[in-house]
Amino acid sequence: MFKKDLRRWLLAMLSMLVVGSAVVAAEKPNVVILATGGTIAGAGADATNSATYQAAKVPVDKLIAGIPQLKTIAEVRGEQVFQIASESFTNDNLVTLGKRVAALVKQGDVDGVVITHGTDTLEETAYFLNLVVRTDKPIVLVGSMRPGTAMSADGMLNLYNAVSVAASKDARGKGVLVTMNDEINSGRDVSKMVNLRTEAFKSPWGALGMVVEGKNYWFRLPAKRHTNNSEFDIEKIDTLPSVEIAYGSGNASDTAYRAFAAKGAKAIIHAGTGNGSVSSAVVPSLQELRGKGIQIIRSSHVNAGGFVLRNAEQPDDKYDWVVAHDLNPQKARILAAVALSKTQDSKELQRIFWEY
Ligand code: DAS
Repeated sequence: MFKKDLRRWLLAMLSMLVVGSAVVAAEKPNVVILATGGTIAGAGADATNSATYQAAKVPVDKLIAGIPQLKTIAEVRGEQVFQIASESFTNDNLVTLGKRVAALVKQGDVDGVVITHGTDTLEETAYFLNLVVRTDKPIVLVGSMRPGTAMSADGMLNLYNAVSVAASKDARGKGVLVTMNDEINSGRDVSKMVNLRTEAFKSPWGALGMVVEGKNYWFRLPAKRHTNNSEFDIEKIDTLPSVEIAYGSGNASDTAYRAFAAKGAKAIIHAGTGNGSVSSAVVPSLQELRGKGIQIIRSSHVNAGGFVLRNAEQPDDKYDWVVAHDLNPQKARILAAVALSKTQDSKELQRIFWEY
């Protein structure tokens, strides 16, 4: 009799242990890391090489293995989508990545996605995904300013923080996020403001929050449309139309604008001085190009914290031009390309630039 009771007790204990461990394992969120290259996957010859190195060398599984602490915050798996330096991140790369992210966030066994990315165009990819991926699950982009081989490398903690944010319920519904240097920034607002230094990424309107030792501290929320509240959908986009950027200056000529038009650009972003102003030497050519159906979008190369006002120093209504609001030229290019996949109407374009 005693033996029978003992066996029954042992079986009960064992089943509770199995269920218990399954519950514990089930409690950890599932995060997928999509690796695309950049400095965070970079390698230099010596620990003193914080700026001289080769980007896009270390594979995603090695990045994950290099941070064993990830296992304590999430069930993590990696996919190597690309292995490139992000100055070469093309429209086709954006569409391929966007479709992969959209497929993953639809899966019930994916709670968040982290994208490791070069810092040069990280802000463009973050904004693109913010516009076209329909989800409220956290999508977090992360890079580093120093390769993992350098003293005081920033990639490990940046990636740990990115996974921690992607695994967080309170990061849901905030749009695409960028975690660098302990800050959590909006993928829409953030831009690489300096190079060489670890505090490279800033938003003109401030960070959304901070992540410290795996805990998020939020201070504000995004104001513009994004992700689930976007009218755009990556599942309806296969290619992006050509949109080019011409840099304005006091001595600018119309050469670049005409060359872009000749190559088939559907829109030209004028990276203007001040309030997106256009040199008088260039205005007639832009009017002519607009007359040929090319959209002219005025942005500003002023660094951060201003926005281009319609009809202020240029008669936008008269010329039928669009203003890029507070978007820098490279982000204006992304929004114009996404918008032009849906509309050619300049008034609709302007509405989209106010709302996104
Ligand atoms: N070449 C840069 C890039 O891939 C390296 C980096 O900063 O990530 O964006």
